[in-house]
Amino acid sequence: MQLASYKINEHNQALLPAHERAFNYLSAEIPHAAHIMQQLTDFQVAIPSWALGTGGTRFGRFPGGGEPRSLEEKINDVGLLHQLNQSSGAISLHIPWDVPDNPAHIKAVAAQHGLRFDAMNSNTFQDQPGQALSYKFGSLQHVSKDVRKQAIEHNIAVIEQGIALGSDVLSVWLSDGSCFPGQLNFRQAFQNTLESLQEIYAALPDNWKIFVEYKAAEPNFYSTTVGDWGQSLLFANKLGPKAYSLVDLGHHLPNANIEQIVSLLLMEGKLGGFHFNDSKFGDDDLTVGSIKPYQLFLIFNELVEGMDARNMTHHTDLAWMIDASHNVKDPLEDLLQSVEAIMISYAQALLVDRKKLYAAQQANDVVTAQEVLQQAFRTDVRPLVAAARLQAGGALQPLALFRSEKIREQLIRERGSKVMATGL
Ligand SMILES: [Mn+2]
Repeated sequence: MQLASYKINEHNQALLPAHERAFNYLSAEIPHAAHIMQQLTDFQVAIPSWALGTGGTRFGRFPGGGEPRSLEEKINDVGLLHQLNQSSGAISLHIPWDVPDNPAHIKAVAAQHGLRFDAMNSNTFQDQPGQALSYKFGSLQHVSKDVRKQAIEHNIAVIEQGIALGSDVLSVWLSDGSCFPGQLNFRQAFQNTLESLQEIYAALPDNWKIFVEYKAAEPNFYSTTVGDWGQSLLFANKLGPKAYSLVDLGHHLPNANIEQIVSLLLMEGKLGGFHFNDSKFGDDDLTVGSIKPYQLFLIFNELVEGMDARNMTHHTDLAWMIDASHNVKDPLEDLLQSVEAIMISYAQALLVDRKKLYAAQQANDVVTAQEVLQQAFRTDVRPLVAAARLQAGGALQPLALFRSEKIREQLIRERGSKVMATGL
């Protein structure tokens, strides 16, 4: 479904006087408000195809109804989000959960919503029906050359599907590792993985990138073959200039300084992509900014500073994606909250007085350095984010409009209450 555009206009008109009061108050304090609004408008966050249904844990899944039954319906859902917030202009597909059987048709459906295809995600962490060999003991790291070959061929097939859709990134997350001491020879597992990735790398078109995502633990609990940013960077450096590390916020050990990792990967020119979520304990896949909003701001602060230091274009030079799972919320509402949290943190990072911060750092003025960062973090930038959305044709309050238009109820009527989207 699509929302009639007059509905967005009516919603905006009703909220306009209050919005303008708040925006005028805030923008009077920000000398470069118009420039920040343009940066916010340009910034698009990809929605993964697996986040549109209700997620579960290994203990259960409780679908809320109206979930997309097909790839077309998933694209429609992302189109709806984009219509509301004008910041979700891309979709990231997971193969084989969302194989585009007819790529020309799928491309056309996406184009109707103004969406492009972000990174393609391969999957060698599950066995699929009819699959010849099992990934129980890993895929690209596997002791058997035949298993490795099967996993390599899957990744190359994903690249080919991505080419047909106009994507230009293969994102690889491996669950490879071990559950018990002695199970793996670490060096052999690394070398097998490297050789497998080299074969995949050789199949990348010239304009493509490959992202190597790392994760500290789960599903393997003793070792993970791409377990942290050091291992990911080793692979990316050994593979070559088209290979990059990918940072997923939930894939670190507790209290890891993710903003420092981001800063150094950017310095090395090896940060390729970013997966947003939030967590309390591990890879919880919670709504972005719901647990640690200050950390999210600090990460954005380093992203902005590090990208500017290398003259990178914020919205195109890194791949931005949400990677979350929604077990108790409406997935679309959760995604609206996540995108809003990302835009708020990005706007706050753009507000940081960099000259003042640099001067404080050079003078070892720790107090002023903290004040500079917290001045930006404690600024309520929501009217600025809303103004950018309004200017782009979105809704002043996407979540409120989603609810008042009873969009989920409409989707349940259209698709039924007992449907379960593909994904985890
Ligand atoms: Mn991820």
